[in-house]
Amino acid sequence: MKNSMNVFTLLVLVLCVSCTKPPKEPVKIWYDQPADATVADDPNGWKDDPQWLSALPLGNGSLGAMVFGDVHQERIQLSEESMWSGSVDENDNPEASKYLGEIRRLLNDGKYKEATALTNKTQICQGKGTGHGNGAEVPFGCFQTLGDLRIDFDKKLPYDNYYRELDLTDAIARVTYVQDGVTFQREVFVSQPDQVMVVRLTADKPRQLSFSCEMDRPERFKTYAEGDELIMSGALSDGKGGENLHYMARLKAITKGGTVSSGDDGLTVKDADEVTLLLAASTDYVLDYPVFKGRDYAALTSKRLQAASEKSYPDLKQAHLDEYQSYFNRVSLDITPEELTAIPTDERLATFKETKNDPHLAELLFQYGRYLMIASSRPGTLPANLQGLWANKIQTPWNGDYHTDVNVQMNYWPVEVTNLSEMHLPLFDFIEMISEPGEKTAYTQYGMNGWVVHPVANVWGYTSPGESASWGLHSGGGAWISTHVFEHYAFTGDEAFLKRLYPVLEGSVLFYLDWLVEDQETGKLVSGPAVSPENTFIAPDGSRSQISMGPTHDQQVIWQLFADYVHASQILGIEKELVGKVAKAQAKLAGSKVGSDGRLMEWAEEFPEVEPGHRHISHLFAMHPGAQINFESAPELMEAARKSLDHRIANGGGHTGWSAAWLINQYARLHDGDKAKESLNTVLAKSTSPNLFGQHPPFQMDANFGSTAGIAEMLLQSHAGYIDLLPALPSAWPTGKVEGLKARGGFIVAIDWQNGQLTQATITSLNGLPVKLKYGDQMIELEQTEKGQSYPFDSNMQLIRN
Ligand code: FUC
Repeated sequence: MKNSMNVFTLLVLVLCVSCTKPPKEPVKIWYDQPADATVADDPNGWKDDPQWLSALPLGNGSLGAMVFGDVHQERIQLSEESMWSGSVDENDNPEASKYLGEIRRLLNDGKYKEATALTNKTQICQGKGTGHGNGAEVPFGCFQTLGDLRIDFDKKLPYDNYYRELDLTDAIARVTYVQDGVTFQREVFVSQPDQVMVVRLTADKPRQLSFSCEMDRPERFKTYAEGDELIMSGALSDGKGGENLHYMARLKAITKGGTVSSGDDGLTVKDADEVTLLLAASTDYVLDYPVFKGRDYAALTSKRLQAASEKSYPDLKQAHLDEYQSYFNRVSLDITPEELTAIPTDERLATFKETKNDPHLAELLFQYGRYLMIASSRPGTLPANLQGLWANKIQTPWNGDYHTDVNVQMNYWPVEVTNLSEMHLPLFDFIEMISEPGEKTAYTQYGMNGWVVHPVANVWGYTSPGESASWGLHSGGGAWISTHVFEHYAFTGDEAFLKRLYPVLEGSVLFYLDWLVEDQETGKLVSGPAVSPENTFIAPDGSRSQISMGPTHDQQVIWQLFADYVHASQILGIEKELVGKVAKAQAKLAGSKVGSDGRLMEWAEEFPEVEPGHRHISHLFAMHPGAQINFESAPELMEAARKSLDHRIANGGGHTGWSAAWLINQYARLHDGDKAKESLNTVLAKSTSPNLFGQHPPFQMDANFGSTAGIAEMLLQSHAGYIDLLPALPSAWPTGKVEGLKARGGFIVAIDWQNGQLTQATITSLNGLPVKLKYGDQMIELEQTEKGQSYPFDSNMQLIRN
């Protein structure tokens, strides 16, 4: 797995640590009740567990923990990024390409019913596909729990002064309570530098700590003692009746005073003054197609535990803080007008459902998305999946996979603008991996060059279509996910990175050049048979259909991919015939159209919608997260997009957490701060758990990431060729301050505002590039900037000279 920290990142580090001042209010979520560790999880994978959704998440990108903070018995539910059942499997359909022409002819002749039937017969995957989202026991597999660490204090005495928190500024979960006159404290964090989870238990009187520790999971595990360590290990189903992934977790207790004994069932601590529990976990998984195996997880966990146990607790903690805060401390947001009454977070959330206005809760949600991104995606790890890094079941909803028709992309929307560019890197490792089996699928399924993915991907290189045409035929996912490559370059200026990913961009371009066909009427290039992700229309033949030729979404993502490829070629000085061919094809693509009702059309024809309030808003990709449609390039399409959004919401749109989060971003791009805030209210009031985890329902993390990106998009935009300050400031946040956000071109931006008006803005140049800066309808340009230099502007966009 790769890790690239460049000078640029170092510069960001130095500049940001020095500039952001801590916000007025503590950036933490806290509660005055524990999450109940004695309530068993619902065996139904699709059912949420309220206690688990009250527990506190920790993670170092690969090892995750959910801390319940209960008193009599503590439960720390564990996750490891590669805990996937399933295995590599062949699901491409070599017959598919034979029928593509026929399906296209049927669609052009308006025979949607026949086309859909033939598509379901010839274009979907071979085999079981994702198991309809229940893939734990099929080859596609499922992201699963690693298991649970249970600490039993074996006393049921009453307690009071209970408090637990997750402090986002240091990524530590804390629990304190008084029992029998003794104050007990726990601190838990998951360290990236030391690759262990650390649980620190203390009491304000000696010899008070006695407990037993056990590890378990719902299936496929055994525990045994190895010296003074407790080990849990096992193998997961390969989905074919055998085993595949092997895993191990190792636990060790280091005490001050008292005794520790280990047995095959657990560790027992007696009469200790202080205890540090260390846990290391790993699997034999390697992100390397087509083998994906070979890591010596037993040796690795042993080495990590040994090394960590030789360090003192303060040293372990300091190393964790230094690494974590080097990322988190880059950005601060303060929109809380006055001193706040301290209210437990779950109560705050419940009150918000009534008041719909709590700037501090918005601050928390903003920073929480950054926190979860750092905790679930670090350089060298797997990318954040549908549940980020946290799963407590054997069957996780939608297999906890990587959906490429909005979900994995949304996960990474906040990463650049909220100054966490390094956390984007796991996604590129994954795209590089998936492009290899994607090439096989492009050739086997369609007889085409380049690589393609469909709407679902997993850690075993699944790139085939899904098992139903209604959602499984989305062919735009490869283009969409590839647009992240140029986004990362636009924010970082990292040319070495662009060079490394250029072949991936080119591979995706090659596929679409083969895939696109000329529309027989317009001569324009169209994608199809294709879907507007998961949405259904009434076809002219009266049938309900999802597939058509030239759905707007595909046209837009392919346009953006082609634009990025040509731009990347120019930056890298690559001149070849293919670049010209792509530029021509881009110009020939069928574009977005406005319908007779003024809305932006979702399909090439004005088909009546089966679900006008559909959760996906794929045909507005070009407004957000794309950049093709903006107030400068296409004001008429912006207006049409607004009509489409209003119509969606009027018909119940935004009814899933991620969908409402997308609306925040969309309205921000329309410079409508109050509408964006309304969608944020919807996320907080309808799709947020007591621990602030996003809800689809069930639990799904993209709402968290989409909301954080949306809040940033309300305060700063830079996709239309200039930095736009406070483009969508809601009236509910009249006064505030944000520091450390990042803009394309490599600029760090700080903004202060009062009474809804900008009072000062400072941009710091990381790459020494020229910049255009806009506030309201004032636009200024700095034809050159100096690397590391800051440029403060007053409310009239006048440079403040010292
Ligand atoms: C897509 C969405 C669903 C869900 C799933 C994980 O299928 O349409 O709403 O988010 O991904």
